[in-house]
Amino acid sequence: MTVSAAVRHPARDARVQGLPELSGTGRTLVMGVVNVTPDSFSDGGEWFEPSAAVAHGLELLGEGADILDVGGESTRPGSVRVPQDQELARVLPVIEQLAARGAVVSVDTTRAAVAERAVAAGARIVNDVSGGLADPAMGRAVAETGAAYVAMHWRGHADVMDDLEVYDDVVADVRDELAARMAALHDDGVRPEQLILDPGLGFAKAGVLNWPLLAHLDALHQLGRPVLVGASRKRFLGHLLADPAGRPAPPRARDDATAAISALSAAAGAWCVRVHTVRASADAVKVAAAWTAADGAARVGSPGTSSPSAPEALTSTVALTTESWTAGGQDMPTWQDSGARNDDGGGPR
Ligand code: PMM
Repeated sequence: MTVSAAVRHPARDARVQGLPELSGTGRTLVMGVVNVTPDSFSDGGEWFEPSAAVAHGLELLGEGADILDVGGESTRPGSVRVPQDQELARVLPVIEQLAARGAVVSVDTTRAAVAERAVAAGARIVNDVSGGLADPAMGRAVAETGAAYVAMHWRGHADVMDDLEVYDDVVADVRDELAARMAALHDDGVRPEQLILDPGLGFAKAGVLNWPLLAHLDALHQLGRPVLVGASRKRFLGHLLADPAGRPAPPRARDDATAAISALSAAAGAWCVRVHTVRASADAVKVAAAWTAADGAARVGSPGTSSPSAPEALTSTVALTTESWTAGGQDMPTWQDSGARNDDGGGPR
């Protein structure tokens, strides 16, 4: 018996304009961060030279990144803005080279002029942490380029954002403010199909405010567009993982927690997770896809079960049989596996 078993998620699987090859993958995408900045909180200065940034991007692709997000301006709390010329000089050569190597590149910028030049250089996604609020020309620029556009929830630049953390209900307020951005962007000519939404974790959100947003991605899904989650190495994870003296874990010690969030976000139907280290999250989103597929095909083949619990939610990208279970072309052991295979390094199944 064969039952198709990849669970379709309407928001995750919604078509995004300009990204046909990233539609219908049946799993959450992974965006690897390429910060061409001397001062990002998480990895500032490591890949500041264009050649180092390109090499880092290629490394992230090798680890399984679907998208590379190239940014030339730090958004760390308290940071001051870089001049536009400097931002352009940082990102354009890196975008050109990565796009020429076939990467799907996004540009992390709040400036319309940078977005336009980046798209001309090969970027296919504009990732705007201000959702169009920082530059009134952004909406029209995005409409004209036709690029995909990540609209993140934002209330102010890095030098003031920690003072803008007052919410009645953080989930409802973020959803409603993003809905207002969608309407304004629509007025500027941006098509709904271009939009990806982002709760803006850590941006004008103190530590504990981030968890309800993660736990209620469904509230953002109500807006009908795919959702990107950017939790990687953020301060709220440092606080979660603080040592007994209360000292926050440093950014690099937050990568395992980041991967856990990638798995949970993927299980909740996120379109993409934005991360600094890719391999663990690339594995995590595959785990989540297999997990939700098995959940959707509840106990197929088990005694007393004649059909999957939600057949209408199933598609055909993963085949589950009573003999073998294949996902993305790779054999996976079934729970009915005889244990005869011994070429997998051994150990408990
Ligand atoms: N976070 C940062 C930068 N860009 N973009 C999106 N869409 N979402 C985010 O959460 C986000 C972002 C800050 O992290 P970094 O300085 O390590 O890149």
